[in-house]
Amino acid sequence: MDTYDPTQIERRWQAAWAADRAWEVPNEGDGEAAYVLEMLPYPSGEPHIGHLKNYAVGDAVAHFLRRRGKRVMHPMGYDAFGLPAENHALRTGQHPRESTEASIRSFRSAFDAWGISIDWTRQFATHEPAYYRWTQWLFLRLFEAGLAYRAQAPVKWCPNDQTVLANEQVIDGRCERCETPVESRRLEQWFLRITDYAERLLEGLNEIDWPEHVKTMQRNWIGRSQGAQITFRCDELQHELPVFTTRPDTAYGATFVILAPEHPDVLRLTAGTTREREVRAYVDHAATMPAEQRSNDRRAPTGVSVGRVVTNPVNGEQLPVFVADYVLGDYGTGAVMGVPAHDRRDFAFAEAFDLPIRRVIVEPGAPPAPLPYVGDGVLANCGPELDGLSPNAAAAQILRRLRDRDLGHERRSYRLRDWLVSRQRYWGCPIPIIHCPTCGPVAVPDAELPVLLPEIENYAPEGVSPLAGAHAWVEVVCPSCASPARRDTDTLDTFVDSSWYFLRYCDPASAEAPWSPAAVDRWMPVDQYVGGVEHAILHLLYARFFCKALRDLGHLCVDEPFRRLFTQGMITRNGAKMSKNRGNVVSPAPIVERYGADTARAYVLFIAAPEQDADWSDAGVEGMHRFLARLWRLCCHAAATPASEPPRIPEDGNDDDRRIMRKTHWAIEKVTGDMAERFALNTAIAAVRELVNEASPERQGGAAPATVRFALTTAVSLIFPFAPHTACDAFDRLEGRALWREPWPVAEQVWLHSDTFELVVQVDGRLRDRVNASTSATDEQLVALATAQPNAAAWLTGRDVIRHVVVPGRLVNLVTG
Ligand code: ANZ
Ligand code: ZN
Repeated sequence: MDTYDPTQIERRWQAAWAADRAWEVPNEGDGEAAYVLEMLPYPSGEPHIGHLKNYAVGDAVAHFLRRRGKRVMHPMGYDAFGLPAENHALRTGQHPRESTEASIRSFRSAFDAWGISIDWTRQFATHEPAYYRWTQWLFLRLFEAGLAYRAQAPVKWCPNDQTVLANEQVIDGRCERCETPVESRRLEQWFLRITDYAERLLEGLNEIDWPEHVKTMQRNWIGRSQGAQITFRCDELQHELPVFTTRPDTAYGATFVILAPEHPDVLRLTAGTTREREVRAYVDHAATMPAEQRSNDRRAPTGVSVGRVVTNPVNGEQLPVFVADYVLGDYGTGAVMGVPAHDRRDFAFAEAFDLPIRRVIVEPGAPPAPLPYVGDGVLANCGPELDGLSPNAAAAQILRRLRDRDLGHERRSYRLRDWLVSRQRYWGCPIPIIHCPTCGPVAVPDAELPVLLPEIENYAPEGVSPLAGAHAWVEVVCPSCASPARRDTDTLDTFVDSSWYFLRYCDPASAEAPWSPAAVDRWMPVDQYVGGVEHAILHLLYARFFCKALRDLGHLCVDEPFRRLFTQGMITRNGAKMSKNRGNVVSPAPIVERYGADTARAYVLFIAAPEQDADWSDAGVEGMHRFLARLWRLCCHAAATPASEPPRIPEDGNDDDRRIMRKTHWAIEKVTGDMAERFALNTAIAAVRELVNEASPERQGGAAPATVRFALTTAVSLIFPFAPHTACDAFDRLEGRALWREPWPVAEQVWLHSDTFELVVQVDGRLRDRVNASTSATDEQLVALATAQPNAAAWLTGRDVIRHVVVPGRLVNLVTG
């Protein structure tokens, strides 16, 4: 008896695919193009089981689409810049390039060992000058368009990593990586103007086939808020102070105005008052506090008066102005009207500072609710024209009047901030800008790209980027006026590198441009994108922004890069996330070595619906291995029987033939639907297992060898996207052909309908029995069958049947006199 030897089988078929260049697709060619992409890996150490799952999912889709006649591009690359390699360099002195490239080699050999069907002619890594040249080029196009700009900005600073952090890298006021409490600093930084695209980033979500929860996360991150801008005025200084509010209906309840400590007018307003020194001290202190802490509702409010009053445009009242840190500088206008009766934070502030509280929303007919009251109601204490109106009606009226006097209008605000892209770190893409004392920031001419990352001795960031120490590299002449100037020493956020890599795959060798428009037109948008839900917000939002911006600049035709998105769940062990600290990590390498890649791949897809988290089980792996071994052995056995035709129609065979033929076509239908419509890879694999059981020697009964052979050949064909090596090997033994070039099987209708159905037997409309009946039975035969059932007969005793109601395929109702 042959034994299933995955090592030998997998080596053989990997060599066959390589010799056939089976997964390479030129840009030109026949057939409908499809682009299947998994998020590119960040190469650090060895790949883990999550990678195996991610690429097993994408590969199953790629194989399925190829065999359905699509010309599939399935490329791979590496997101090679980033902090871990640099931190490793700080500890060991090893150049980040060396550790990164070592890791890329282990990823590549894992992908080979797993047999993932990649077109390797398209591969690249983002740290290669041939790639980052174009990252720089794209940055310059954004710069010229005013979409990349420099600004002094309060930044989150990790004193341990000595780097600026993005908001999302700060968790509970601490650095995401090292958990050091984060500080605030002001630095000149590069930003990309993603906020210009807030509305389009929202609209685009309606056009794409993404999981609803991912769309919701993106919507919340963009955070559109519909409200109004209302202008308060400091008559003394002739100065206008607009506020953003979502509740213009409560304007009559405003009893103070608050500015954020970062508000640009704070010092101007307080100048010349007795408050100047106090305000300055407060502003300095607030600047060091993380935003999370500042907007924490449970904290007792702090603030100081700026010593001025402003006029409320709706009623002319003079309101005191404060500066308080619960108002954020970068949201709305950085100023709010305080309505303590109907806003919790304003209420706490008014209590602490002993300010008046005026109720302007009441529940009609109810006793006065305790304050602050944030519920529904109608207006009160606002004068006869407004009292009694609903908040919506009142808001409309108030805004109409303000608009006439040019003191207010509707406005939207977004939570989304511009994207801070400068990093004071070494291992990233250099920013192609030269700072000239006369000309300011000047673009490096395109012909001089790439600005190569210089070799340096010391990677330690000491408040500035380590690149600042590379004097020979930094000191240049201004491209515009030729006076001495300095290179920008920051590097780009690695999210910039990964915001366009999927475009480069379309034309990876292009040396004249980041891509040729024709190549991108051919492949984009990505038909199926696969990745972790941890990238649901930033990477996907940034990539979408890049496409929209580059399209506006004429470099691209697509607007939304990823037509369909799939986010896979994690693999856990004993219900816990795998981590080195917990010591519960399952590495793919030993599993693949012991059981073969096919077992590992099919198992991670089989344990649960791929979008769900799944718990690893060693017994489950064994089970999958036994299944593949059994299928392979059955195929070897069947291959020894002479090939002959299985029954063509149900009438051709015996009961066992019929059962197995039906099961086979059911499995084709089920796997095809699961793959094409439901992304239910786990139930697809389960269906093949059912089919193999049905055709196994224990169950095949009197079926003809040709029937069994057909069932097994089909099982192999259907399991191919999940266990491609085993499937190719078994198919080769059975059919002597290359399975990856075979068309995907199609179910035949005649076998899909069962020849029996469950007949409902009623007597006088009451259910008395259920019985299996033949679909080909005549009405008379059905009535006879129903009458003969003991349960029905018992109810018929002593009565005449005067009429029958027959619904073929459903029921017989016997009506008695
Ligand atoms: C008056 C008011 C009355 C408000 C009321 C609320 C309730 P969202 O929904 O998140 O957009 N606000 C405006 N700018 C702010 C800033 N820079 N920092 C902190 N708070 C700010 O919240 C909008 C509301 O948050 C605005 O509406 C404003 O308070 C406050 F009964 O104005 B409201
Ligand atoms: Zn100059």
